[in-house]
Amino acid sequence: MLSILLPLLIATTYHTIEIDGDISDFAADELIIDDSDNDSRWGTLNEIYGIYFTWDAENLYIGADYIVQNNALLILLDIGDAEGDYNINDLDWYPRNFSFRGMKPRVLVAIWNSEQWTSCVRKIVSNGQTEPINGATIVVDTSAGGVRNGIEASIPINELFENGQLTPGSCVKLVALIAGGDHATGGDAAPDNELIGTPNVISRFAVVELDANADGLLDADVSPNEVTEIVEVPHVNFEVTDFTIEPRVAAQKGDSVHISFKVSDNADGYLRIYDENGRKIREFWFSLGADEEFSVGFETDGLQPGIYFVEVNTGNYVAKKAFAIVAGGRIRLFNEPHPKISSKRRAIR
Ligand SMILES: [Ca+2]
Ligand SMILES: [Ca+2]
Ligand SMILES: [Ca+2]
Ligand SMILES: [Ca+2]
Repeated sequence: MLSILLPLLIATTYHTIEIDGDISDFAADELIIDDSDNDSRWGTLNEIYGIYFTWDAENLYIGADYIVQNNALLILLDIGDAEGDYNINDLDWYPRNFSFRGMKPRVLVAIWNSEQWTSCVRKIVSNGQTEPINGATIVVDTSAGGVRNGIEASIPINELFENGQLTPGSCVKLVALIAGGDHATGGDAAPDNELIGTPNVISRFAVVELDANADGLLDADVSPNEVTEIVEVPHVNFEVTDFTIEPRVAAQKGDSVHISFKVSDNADGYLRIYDENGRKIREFWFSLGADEEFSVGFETDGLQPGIYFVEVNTGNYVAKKAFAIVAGGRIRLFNEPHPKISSKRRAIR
């Protein structure tokens, strides 16, 4: 870091930041992630130097000290509401090939190069959809002439938590990434992550305690740096077991399909069913402990004949199986007893 550029004053919350792209109004103790100035896989023109974070009573403020050349800067936040997505490769804004272990991005702050018109502050809703956050602002400062830039963003706390009331004890998880174009992986991460594999799995992030005194309000008089911890979530040999679909060939009319599975470790995620055109037709949320079973059944009525794909998706682990629906009524299997004809009916015959 070129610390000579940084202000030396110490500030505590509540601290209001002027959103003009000039990050010099962030104080030294609002630098929550101090990233190396030469650790990018893509050279010195694609570096994150540092991420700043602070708040006043109404807004969260984020500042980024960075440089990119024909790449994007993304800052992702998990606000602890269990919403958002573990994988951001299907987003309608800035889809990039990252999945997340231990954090679920809910807020996306992004910019391409240092072009103001490409910038956004959006909420990740579900199924890859995002929406703008009312009242949020983002401004890039390019006065350094493309050598080294800053962005600043503000997010009203009212738009993240109903009536601005935090879940007592709330934390926010944050990671910043330099990524290529749509569906590309990354070049630098803050805090550092091993940017390997497809997708890049992000398992290290900053955790900032917003409400240590658990009164539901953003804490006053704290140093953001002191309430930030860099956390790494280790990989576990997670798997989905006993994944069954009954029957594998179901009739379009009068049949039902039962799906069940277990997980080898605590997990939450979605069981999703897609048709052969990739259209999602059913979605079930699950939250399971180790070896707990999830089971669900649904009627086939109204579904078109064809192949269907069942996906168990925890964000960083996906298991898939297929079943088929055939036209017409329920199929009787060879080993199934024939329906009994009552003696009365037989007599009528
Ligand atoms: Ca400023
Ligand atoms: Ca860096
Ligand atoms: Ca880094
Ligand atoms: Ca508080």
